[in-house]
Amino acid sequence: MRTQVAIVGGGPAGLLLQQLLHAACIDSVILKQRSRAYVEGRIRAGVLEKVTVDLLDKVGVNARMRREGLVHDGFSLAVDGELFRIDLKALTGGATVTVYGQTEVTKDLIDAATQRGTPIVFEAADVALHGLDTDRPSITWRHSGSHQRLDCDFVAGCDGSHGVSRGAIPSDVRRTYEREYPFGWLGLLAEVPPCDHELIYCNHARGFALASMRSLTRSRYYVQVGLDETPEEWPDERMWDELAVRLGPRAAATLQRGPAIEKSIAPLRSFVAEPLRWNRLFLAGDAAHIVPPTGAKGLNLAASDVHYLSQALIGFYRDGSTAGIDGYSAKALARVWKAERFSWWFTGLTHRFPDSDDFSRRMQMAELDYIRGSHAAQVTVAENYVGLPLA
Ligand code: RFL
Ligand code: PHB
Repeated sequence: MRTQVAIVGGGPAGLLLQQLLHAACIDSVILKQRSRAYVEGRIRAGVLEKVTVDLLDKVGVNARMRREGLVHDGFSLAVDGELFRIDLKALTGGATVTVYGQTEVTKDLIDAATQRGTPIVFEAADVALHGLDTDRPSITWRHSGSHQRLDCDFVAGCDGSHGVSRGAIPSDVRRTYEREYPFGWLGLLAEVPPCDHELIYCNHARGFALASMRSLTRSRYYVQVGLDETPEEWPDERMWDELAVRLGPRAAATLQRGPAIEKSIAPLRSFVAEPLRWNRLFLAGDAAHIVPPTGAKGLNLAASDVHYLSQALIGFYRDGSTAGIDGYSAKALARVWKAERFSWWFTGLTHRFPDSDDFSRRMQMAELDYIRGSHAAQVTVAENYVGLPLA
């Protein structure tokens, strides 16, 4: 089998890249490790920046998002139960975010690929990359017991944080930067209306909490927990009681309880691997970087990476220009690092650190109070939250 661009991984990064390339008449094949049901069943991000919405519009995979997505003009910050609002739309001159789950984005992209006949190989095992430092790279894998091979011009490593692509960059070339946080998020999904029409991020003396949603009838809540805790230690009633405390009396008054459809704990991590290109291999999305979810940047960064990568590949195939390919890593990383900074900062502002003392807590309170009272500070928060423009 032969194609122009072999895409390893079929999460949002790989699927969106395929659609962007398809729109420019560039052939690609996606190889993914998991079944369709597994990928569509995972609950992850929920907030799309305008840049991501625009990219989904551009590839025409937007009908359901436009119909079912909830446009949010703002969000609230709660400090020990007292709320104030960040008016994203007014502060940024019109920008909004769209609440539409990653699961739905993935479903829509897989449906579009199926309808357009763009190839996806599901359940590819033992994927291995070869000849990346030649102009004839290839990929091999096993499917239902038989060995397969795909020859290509380029490989896009979109295989998430546990994929094989990042490791294909020699260790003397690759640099990694990392920060682990001493806590995780316990997430709960329930078929109940959200407690507010917008998101609420809470800094509470007992720890961070977030009230989010997937629709007007489906809520997504998170509380900060220790890394040694398990979902079993958090029966539904304990989680709802804790949310009522951390969200504060105003949100607690409208908090509707219901059985958890899903409950799991995710650790928080900041991570960047550089460079994003090595010869004929490109990295995009979680394969190259991870952000803590405070600020909802993970999926949106995957989208901006593949925008830059598709532009680079289109330049190569249309005009034979290697300028885009040569500049991809620096261009994408410039946006990645700013989102890393915002996610790290927002995490530090809103979470309770086990080693934090009274002074650190006062610093958090002072900064939140400053944001509450300062238009300039709110503009800074808002422009980062809605997503920085594509360079
Ligand atoms: P994905 O979505 O991980 O997709 C990677 C794809 O690669 C496949 N794969 C392989 N395929 C072939 N061969 C191999 N050896 C392979 N190894 C892996 C996988 O099966 C999958 O199809 O990465 P992508 O496309 O870069 O997308 C990034 C986003 O998924 C990610 O940034 C966000 O979901 C991060 N994230 C969250 N972001 C938010 O903005 N808000 C959230 O609330 C939020 N919650 C989360 C998250 C990420 C999580 N994990 C586990 C990483 C919650 C969790 C638990
Ligand atoms: C979510 O709804 O899952 C969500 C929303 C905002 C975040 C993180 C997660 O910052």
